[in-house]
This record gives sequence, structure tokens and C-alpha cells, in this order.
Amino acid sequence: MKALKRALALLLASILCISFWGCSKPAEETTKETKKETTKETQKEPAKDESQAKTEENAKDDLIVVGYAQVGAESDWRTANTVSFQTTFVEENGYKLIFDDAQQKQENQIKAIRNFIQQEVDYIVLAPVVETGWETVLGEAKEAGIPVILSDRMIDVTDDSLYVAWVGGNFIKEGNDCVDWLAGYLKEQGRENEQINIVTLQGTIGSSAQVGRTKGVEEKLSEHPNWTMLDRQTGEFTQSKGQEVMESFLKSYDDIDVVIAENDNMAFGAIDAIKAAGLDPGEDIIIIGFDAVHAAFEAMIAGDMNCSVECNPLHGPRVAEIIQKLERGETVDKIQYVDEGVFPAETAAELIATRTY
Ligand code: GYE
Repeated sequence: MKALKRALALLLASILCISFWGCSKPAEETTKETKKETTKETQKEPAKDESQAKTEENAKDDLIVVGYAQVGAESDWRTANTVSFQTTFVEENGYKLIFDDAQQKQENQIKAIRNFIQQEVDYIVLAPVVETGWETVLGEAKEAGIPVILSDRMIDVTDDSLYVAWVGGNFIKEGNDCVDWLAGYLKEQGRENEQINIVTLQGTIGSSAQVGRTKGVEEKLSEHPNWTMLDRQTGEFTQSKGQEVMESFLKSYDDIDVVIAENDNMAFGAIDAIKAAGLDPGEDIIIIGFDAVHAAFEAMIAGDMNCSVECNPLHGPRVAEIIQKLERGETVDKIQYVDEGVFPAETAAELIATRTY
């Protein structure tokens, strides 16, 4: 249907283009003859202006309209993700992007989706703040015949026809990788049999990134009976909340060996709190983050952070590829994981220049 609509729009645009040539030629000649009158003459040419405007209008009609319900702007990862969408879904690439920042509130995302439906966008992209509570609004999108693509985080629904595809990181694997890296690091230091006390700064409770990373760490903890998870609290994926929670952890426990921050920005907050308490982050307390953003590499080079588990935010081109396939009537993989690595501090200086976010 959409393809047909677009083909018709293109045809109309070409017809208008031809009629534009027809009307404009004599006008050009007139302009040549009465040079001094150029401005006036141009103003007197409603046929040219109208057809030009219509051609532009039709070219715009031809764009694929994408509504993106973004989580917010809580972290460096999120900023890179927004930039990835804003630089991919541009007119030169055939898109019009309607961007909505939900400020980490699900109710705002639901409102944004309803607006997208009202505006009859071609596709809805959703990075869901939390996993639950999407049935009603995504049911409305389905009813309106608008395909929904999930990016970054997942939703928890029984009816998976509510979205056409999902692309993002494997958060459980990231949690597993975090524990495996820590085990190897402690072994290198000859501390594998020591009592190790850990605290976790969790992400937004109920978000896939939090649920998956917490689970990924938890399922591997049993392999290390000498490790104790002293406490877990949310730092909402922000640096300031991460710092606040870390300050309270430091007041409650005087024997913290490891901080697992479920994103790098909370790790940066924890680093500040640890320094303010007179301790040396990266030395006295091992700091692990997730995302592997540029600033984490800087913190590792500075010796403040020990490791960051990668989570790639550059989903714009991945979602565009899904849309292009759907436009061509091809089938797409429903679940698409992005490959991700682990970056310990000793690799940071060498790799920082290669990091794209
Ligand atoms: O790790 C965090 C962000 O959902 C993977 O959200 C994303 C997470 C990312 O705010 O920094």
C-alpha cells in the first residue's frame, strides 16, 4: 500500500516537473529580455512558484516517516543512540524523523506513540523505558497498520505480533561477561580465594538493560562462593544518582572490593564518590561499567576504572536496514543481537582512538 502511494506520488511529481518546464521557459525568456525587472517578474510568476512548491511538497510526501520514541538523555550511551538516529533518518536518505524524548517516563512514550499514530507515520521505533505495560498502545499501532520496531530494550508481551523486529544488545551475556572478567582479574592478582564484597548500581528498574545485566551477574555468582553481593540499588542510569547511591553504600559498608555499575555514567558517579571518601577508585575498589563509551576509556586510562563491558548504541543504521527490507517486502529477523566485546583498562590507551561513541 505504502509503496503504491509512494509510486503515485513520484509519478505526480514527474508530471508537475514536466509542467514546470513548460511554464518556466517563457518566464526565463521574459527575465532575459527585461533584466532590470527580474525581481518583479519573478514575483509575477505564480505558475512557477506553485509548481515548484508542489514538487517540493511531493518530494516530502515521498519520504518515509519514522516516529522514534526515545527513552531520554540519561547517559552518554543514550546521546550516541539519539545522534545515530538523527544522522541516519535524514531527508537525503529518504526519511522524515519525528523524534520524541520521553525523559525516562513510560507515560510520555505512550503519549508519543499515540501522537505518531495520529500523524499516520509509516513506522514507529520504540526504545522502551521498561519491559511491561505495552499491550494496549502497541495494539493501537497494530490496529492502525503501523509497523513497530523495537530498538535497544525489549518488551515483555505474550503476543509478539505487536512488533515486527527488535535490535539491541544481549544484556544477560553482558552480565555474564562482567563476572568472567572479574574472576580472571582477581586470579591474575592472586585474590581468587579471598573474600570479595561487591555492590551493584542498577539501572532503571524494570528496563531490559537492568533486568538482563542483573540476571547475567546473578546467574554466575554461584560459581564464586567467596564473593558476596552486599547491596544493589538503582542509580537510574545517571551519573548524579550513581554518585548519590555510592555515597550511601560507602557510609553503610567499609569493606567494598568491587563496584558493578550497570552503565558507565553511574560508574563515573561512583568514582567521584569514592574519591570524595578519600579512597582510590581502580585501586582500592575495582570499578566495572557497561557500555564502553569514550569517557569510560578516558577513566580507564586515568586509572580510575578497571573494565567496561561493551553495549553498542549505534542502532540508527540497523533500524534503517530493517525498514528498507520491509519496504522491499522482504522478511526480517525478529530478534537481532549486536556483537559486543569486553574492554579492560589495559586495552584502553591503544583502543580509545578507534571508539566511535
Ligand atoms: O546501557 C545505558 C542507557 O538500554 C542499553 O540505557 C541501554 C542502556 C545503557 O541509559 O547507559
